[in-house]
Formats: sequence, structure tokens, C-alpha cells
Amino acid sequence: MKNIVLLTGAGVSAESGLATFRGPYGLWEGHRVEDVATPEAFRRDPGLVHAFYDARRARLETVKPNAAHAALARLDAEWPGELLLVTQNVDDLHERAGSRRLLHMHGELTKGWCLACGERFRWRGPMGEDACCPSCGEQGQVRPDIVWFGEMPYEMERIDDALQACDLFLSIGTSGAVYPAAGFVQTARHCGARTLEINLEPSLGSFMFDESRIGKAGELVPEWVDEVLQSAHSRPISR
Ligand code: BJW
Repeated sequence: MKNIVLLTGAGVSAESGLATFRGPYGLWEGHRVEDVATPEAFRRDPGLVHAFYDARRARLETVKPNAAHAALARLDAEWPGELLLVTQNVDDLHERAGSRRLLHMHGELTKGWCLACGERFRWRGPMGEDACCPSCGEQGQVRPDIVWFGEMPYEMERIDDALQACDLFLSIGTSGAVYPAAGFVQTARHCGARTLEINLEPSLGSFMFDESRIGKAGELVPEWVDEVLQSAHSRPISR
């Protein structure tokens, strides 16, 4: 086993205190994510959509990475083969824990995107409807750099290449409700990878995995990382 692709979802950040999207506490002030995370919702009611992301950006400053983020960062540092951590999460807890081989397929809360000049830039604090672009100076054209429903997730070619080349695909803390991420297991499996999921409950695509470990990411991910690193250290990897 040389090449690993990891997919994370909201469940990996739940024990840090960030809400997941679906399930009993998955609503934001009565709105489903499908109703606020769309370009149509932003055109219809930009104030509502900015309020959703401004509240989550503020919350992000109050939370810390948990044991699952830390274990994945350790794996990144110590794994001698190829590794790619693809996160659907827009929080920055993986990078704060130390992960480097990481990409955010659904964008980042800490970035803005100017619809006037196309620039993307770091953003701290509230954005709101009147935000001014730090690049071109245009006001009211800045949106969160987030991939909404109907928009193309970032870096799909790089992800697809990694999935086709991986020996092990691990999905952590995601319900399997949103595509294309929900289909990654099929690509990896089709290309011969072993597939494992770690989730609090069986995901919608659970039947497609070779193995499911059911429980909290903060407990099961460090255990799994120990197992994988022990086996790598006892069996040198041929490159
Ligand atoms: C724990 C835990 C603990 C809790 N330990 N576990 C029909 C079929 C196929 C596709 C489609 C379709 N109709 C429409 C589509 C496409 C659409 C889609 O998938 N829709 C579905 C609703 C069906 N997808 C898209 O539009 C995507 N783009 C696309 O397909 O582009 C191609 C294209 C473009 C244009 C034209 C034509 C084609 C874009 C998807 C963008 C998703 N964006 C969001 C919001 C933005 C980011 C943000 O605001 O944060 O991303 S939606 C939201 O869901 C967010 C998440 O990243 C994403 C996934 O959620 P996740 O992470 O799985 O969270 P939950 O809450 O669902 O699950 C958490 C899990 O953790 C649960 O299972 C818990 O049990 C578990 N858990 N605590 C371990 N402690």
C-alpha cells in the first residue's frame, strides 16, 4: 500500500464544536443548507447568505482542531508514500492541525472571491453585502469563496488522478449525500483501491465500502492512523 486518498466531511469537525449539515442539529436558523448554499439564493437574498457564512466564519475563530485532525496531520507528516487529503469542509482545522497535502474541494470560509475582477483573497471577519474588494476596490461584488450547489467543485482533475492511482481510499465523517464527493468511493474501488469509511453511522454509500468502522472520528481516526503507520514502519515501502 503506497498511495492514500482521504476524504473528510463535516463529521470530522463535529467534535471541535462545528455543526454538521444534516441530521437533528443540521439546520441554520430553520434553513436547510440546500436553501442557502446556492447561487440562486445568493442572487435572491445576499444578506441571508452572507449572514450564514459570516456566522460560521466567526464561530471558526472559537474552535480548535480535534484528535482526528491531529492524527491525519501526523499521517501526512509520517506517511512515506503519496497522500492526498480532500476535504469537503470549508473550515481551516486540517491546516491548523498541520496537514499539508490538502485541498478544499468546496472552497474556504477564510477566503473571498470578487465577482468584478475574479480575484480570490484571504478574508477575516464579517463580509456582508457591502464588502470592498482588496484587489480592484469594487464594492458589493465580494462573495464567500465557497462551492455552492450547481457549481463545479475545485481541483476535480487532480482529485480524479489521485483516486485512480490510490491503493487505499478512506472516507471520514461524511453522509455521502452530496456529489461528486459521494461518488469517489466508486472511482477508487473501480481502480482497485481498498475502501474504508469511518462515520458515526453508516453513510448513504456504506454498502460500497470494503469496511465500515462506526463511531466517533476523534476516537477511530487516531486508532486507524496508528495501525497504518505501524504497518508502514514494519514493512518498508517500495517506491
Ligand atoms: C460523525 C461525527 C463524528 C457526525 N465522527 N462522524 C442528483 C444526483 C447526483 C448529483 C446531483 C443530483 N442532483 C444535484 C446533484 C449535484 C449536487 C448534489 O450532490 N446534490 C445532492 C443534494 C443530491 N452537487 C453539486 O451541485 C456539486 N457540484 C456539481 O455536481 O458540479 C457538477 C456540475 C456543476 C454544474 C453543472 C453541472 C454539473 C456542488 C456541491 C457543493 C456542496 N456544497 C456544500 C455547501 C457549501 C460549503 C459550506 O457551506 O460549508 O458543501 S453542501 C454541504 O454538504 C457542504 C458539505 O461539504 C457537503 C457534504 O456534507 P457532509 O460533509 O457529508 O456533512 P453531513 O452533515 O451531510 O454529514 C456529516 C456526517 O458525519 C454524518 O453522516 C454524521 O453521522 C457524521 N458524523 N459526527 C464521525 N464525531
